[in-house]
Amino acid sequence: MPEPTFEPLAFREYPPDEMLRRADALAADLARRRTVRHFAPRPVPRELIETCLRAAATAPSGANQQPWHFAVIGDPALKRRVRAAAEAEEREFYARRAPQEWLDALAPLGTDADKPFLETAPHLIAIFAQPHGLSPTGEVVKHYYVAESVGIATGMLIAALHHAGLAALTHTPSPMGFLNELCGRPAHERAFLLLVTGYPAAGATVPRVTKKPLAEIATFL
Ligand code: IYR
Repeated sequence: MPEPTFEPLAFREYPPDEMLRRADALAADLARRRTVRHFAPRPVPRELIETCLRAAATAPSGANQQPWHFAVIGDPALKRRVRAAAEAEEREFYARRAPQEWLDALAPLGTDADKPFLETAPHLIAIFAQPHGLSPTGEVVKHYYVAESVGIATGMLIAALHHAGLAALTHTPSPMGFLNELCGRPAHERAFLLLVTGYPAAGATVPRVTKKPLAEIATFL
């Protein structure tokens, strides 16, 4: 076992009033984030996506194993294939697979099997979870808390994209195994989420929804 090594923590302390101001500013900015389903074809510089991915990659993860891979799809022909495969699954979902209870829960969002945004948006980020990795000598290395780790990194990516001024959609075609083949990812990786990002279409609308108040989501004991 290698001995752990330590380094000084680069912690930044703020005066209490500044802490509140910062917390407030972030809460207000995140409150403006909405899941967007109408995108503009306007291009987004690759560097912006790379920087947001760098932010996501700072996420904590089980044993710091960073069990994620982000496949960024910008090629129009590949986006077309992703759309065709996703819509095939979604048509089954909406017509047959989804129980009525699920369709009822989705009704306020106004979604259906048509996913034109998969071609319109400039970038589709397919996020893969890695239940295991490989050591430099090719041995299988088990990963821990994979879903938690990838979920946290995805949340940070969503926040980073919003902070940078982009709109995003967490899209979950189900099942999404087709993404492994289209993105050239190994079979043991599990497609976790398809994050669609770009500028919103002019005049884009979003469903009128509310977030639960603090008193409902938190208890102080
Ligand atoms: N994957 C489908 C259905 C869907 C499911 C949930 I839960 C949502 O919050 C939104 C949609 C689709 O993308 O349409």
